[in-house]
Amino acid sequence: MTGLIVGIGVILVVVILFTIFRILRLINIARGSDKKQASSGNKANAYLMLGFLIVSAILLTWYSVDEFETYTVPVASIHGVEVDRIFWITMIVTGVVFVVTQILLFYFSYHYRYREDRKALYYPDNSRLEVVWTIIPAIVLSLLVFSGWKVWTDITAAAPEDAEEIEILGYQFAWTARYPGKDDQLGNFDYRLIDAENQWGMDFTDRSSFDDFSPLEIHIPKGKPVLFKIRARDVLHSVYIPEFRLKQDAVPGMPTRFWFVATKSTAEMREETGDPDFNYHIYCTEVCGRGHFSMRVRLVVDELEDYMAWKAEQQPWLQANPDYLAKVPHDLKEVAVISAGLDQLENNQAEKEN
Ligand SMILES: [Cu+2]
Repeated sequence: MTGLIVGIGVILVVVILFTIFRILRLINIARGSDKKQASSGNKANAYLMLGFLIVSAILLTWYSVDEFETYTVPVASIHGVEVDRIFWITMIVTGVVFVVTQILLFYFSYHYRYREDRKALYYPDNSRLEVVWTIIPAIVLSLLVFSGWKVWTDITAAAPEDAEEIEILGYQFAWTARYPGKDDQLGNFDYRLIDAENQWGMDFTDRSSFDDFSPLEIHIPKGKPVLFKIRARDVLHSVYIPEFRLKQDAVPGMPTRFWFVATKSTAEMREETGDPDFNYHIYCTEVCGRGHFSMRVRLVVDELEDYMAWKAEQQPWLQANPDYLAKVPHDLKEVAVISAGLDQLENNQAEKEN
């Protein structure tokens, strides 16, 4: 509501300014003075330029200070520190240039407005000046691009051998994760095997699939490399975890990956932010349809031992969906029953019945 009133107010002010300008013009035309008409239009524009400079400088400063905390999210990954460093270097260099050029642009428009008592200087070109203002930005930009590229290649280098592999699958409109289970190997998948229950298209002719599990809540360990293998089932999505400075597109038919090391557990972040309800989330940052706004899932960062304990408790997907044993080749059935813990389940049941 307040937004609407402010919006209407702004429109009214613009209309009033336009009307005043129009009236001044008409008065000048009525007086029959062309020169004066040009001069007053110029003068109005010159002061508007100056006004725009001052008002936008105030708004920009106020916004930047007031909202500083909302766009400087605490960093909680190793590479995130590097990303922040390069971000702020770029921000400062381009920010200073932006402020200086905008001040010159609007102040000059005001200062050198048309006046009857002065004449413009004819100054066609200056080669030395052009060389200077081409070479300096070229060097500065090359340095920025090169250091950014260096950080990016470091971040996207191959994941360490001992990384925890987790598959992140995006679909309209949610994220789901698949873990490799006890064998630390994610099973193969094929999109043609996707159905209502098997939403990853897990291939049960691959023995690595038998103990894979998909938890309701995504957990990752602190201080250990985690490799996200990212897929999309329908349209483009994008994995985004702001605290980790992690952003990677999920592309249908083209698996992507991103590895990182989380440095703060959920509990530590709650303490740091002073917010007992703080939670990490995986957001979708690619407009993917009507429900895009709601596409996020909670992510819990545990201490390593808690993570291991949590992982050991998880139930293989096949255990909860034993119908899919029918898809397992005959010679692997026994392995599948054992890997999925279905034999233990049967034993327990038998014990209960006795
Ligand atoms: Cu999405």
